[in-house]
Amino acid sequence: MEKNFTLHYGDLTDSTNIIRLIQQIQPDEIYNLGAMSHVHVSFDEPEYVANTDGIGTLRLLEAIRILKLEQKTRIYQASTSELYGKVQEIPQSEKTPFYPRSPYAVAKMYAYWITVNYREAYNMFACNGILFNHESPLRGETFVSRKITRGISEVLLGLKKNIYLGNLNAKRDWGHAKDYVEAMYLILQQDTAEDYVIATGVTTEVREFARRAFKYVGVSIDYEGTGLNEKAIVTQVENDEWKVKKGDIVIEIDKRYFRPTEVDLLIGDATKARTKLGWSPKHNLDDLIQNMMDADIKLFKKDILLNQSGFTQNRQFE
Ligand code: G4F
Repeated sequence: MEKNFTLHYGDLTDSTNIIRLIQQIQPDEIYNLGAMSHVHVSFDEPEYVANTDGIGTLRLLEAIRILKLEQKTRIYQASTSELYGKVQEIPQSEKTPFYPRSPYAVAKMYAYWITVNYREAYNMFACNGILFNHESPLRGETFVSRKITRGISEVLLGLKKNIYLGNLNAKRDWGHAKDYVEAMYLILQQDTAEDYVIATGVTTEVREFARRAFKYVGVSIDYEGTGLNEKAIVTQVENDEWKVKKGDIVIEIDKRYFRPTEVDLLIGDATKARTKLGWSPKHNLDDLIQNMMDADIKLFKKDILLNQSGFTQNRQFE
């Protein structure tokens, strides 16, 4: 069988490993998506995040330079809308000043600028994709979108009573990862190396994301109370397969999930990507929610069947 995919051991904190790998592979393109990417966790391990997400990018760029691959190897740096942090402009474009609000975003800010610097200093094809939140059924279980779709699936199937969340007021510009990966590829296929914002241009509260996810499966909810006492209560169930009923409390607040400094509102202006790359998203938020809900319900139904036949799975994450 023809082999078209090879996995190598790599570590962004190990320069010699990076240099040896790039020397061996001689890549045409590198997509640096490597990071400790959980914003809240970055407050607990800021030094590790600076090393991996910040200096890790420098290690890749330096390896390309040391190996004299500047004219062969193109590099994509996964920059992030978290750079905008306490936003200085609405919506955020390539020209909006950065104001990072977490150790993660500060590390990513170094990575952003070192990428720009290596492009300008050594004429490397090095680009930043400033991607706004992008999700899919493969999203890690601790990011809010997946936490909600997994949590709702468990509640519907009677595996747990409710979901604990943090700041419901936060607004994010959520897109489908499938669309965003296409944009990454397009960024590296251009004639000139440039930086691009990739976003849908629509922003939605965490509170509304959860409401729409419940609605998709035929469960209506209302929010009551404020602050730490806010709760989501079921007002109607249209599908008798589900193990929830009117009056059930399905979302509560836990202050553990609040961050020391928060990014309140993100909404991207992807005009440049639309004009220069011909990119625009094919999926909207409802498509994304449907895709994630369908996948998680299927996953937990499979778990239930496995458990019934004596196999056990532990899918408890927060
Ligand atoms: O899903 P989140 O953890 O994503 P966040 O912080 O926006 O970062 C993600 O997107 C960035 C792109 O802009 C990436 F750079 C980054 O690596 C990551 O992929 O949280 C989204 C919002 C936050 O405001 C958070 O405070 O949801 C709020 N939230 C409310 N309750 C929660 C929860 N977030 C998490 N993770 N868990 C909660 O229970």
